[in-house]
Amino acid sequence: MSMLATLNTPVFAAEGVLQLDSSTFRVEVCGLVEKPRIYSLDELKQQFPQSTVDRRLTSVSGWSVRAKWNGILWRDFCKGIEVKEQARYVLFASPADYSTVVWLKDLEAGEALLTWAVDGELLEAEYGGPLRMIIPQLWGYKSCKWLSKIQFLDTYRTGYWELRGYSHRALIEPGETFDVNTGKYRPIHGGEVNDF
Ligand SMILES: Nc1nc2c(c(=O)[nH]1)N[C@H]1C(S)=C(S)[C@@H](COP(=O)(O)O)O[C@H]1N2
Ligand SMILES: [Mo]
Repeated sequence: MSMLATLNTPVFAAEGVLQLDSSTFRVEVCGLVEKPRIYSLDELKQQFPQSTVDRRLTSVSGWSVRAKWNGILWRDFCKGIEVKEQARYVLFASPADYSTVVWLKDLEAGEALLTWAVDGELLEAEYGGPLRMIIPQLWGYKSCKWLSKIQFLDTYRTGYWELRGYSHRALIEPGETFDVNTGKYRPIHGGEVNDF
């Protein structure tokens, strides 16, 4: 069981929890890249270097969890697929009705990653397994679960929560958050939450 489940981390699933079989799972990389391709999970693990990132996922709804995410750093991923110069935004989508678009410069600035496990334990379906994004310095709705499509764009598109009034850029704002790890409320100062 992953520590996310052990800690009872909230599960958000606008399209309902998707049960995807990791052996038939595929993620499509398309749009403004030199090497568009469809990857299985094994192909991803073989073709890109693997890293672990100890960072927080912070929801605009008022909670934050720290975990050691295992996966592929965004910058290592981009080296492999050769992003074209015109790309400015990246669309992340699940196979159901969920998508979100992120500024490429924001992805490049932080420790974002494609992730399939925390602390060596595979992500449960509830937490976005077999594959999801984690973008620590943006509100959690940018960290797309059941990640099935990564499309590089030159123009912005409005995603699921953005269409419903949430900030397009999703930079974390000052306020208070419930720290899932310690069960305590903590002030946050805006930007990535990394002082606890
Ligand atoms: N496909 C998909 N990804 C998603 C969501 C969703 O509903 N569907 N919810 C987002 C929101 S609002 C947050 S805060 C995080 C929560 O991740 P968790 O459910 O693993 O805690 O996932 C994000 N990614
Ligand atoms: Mo969220």
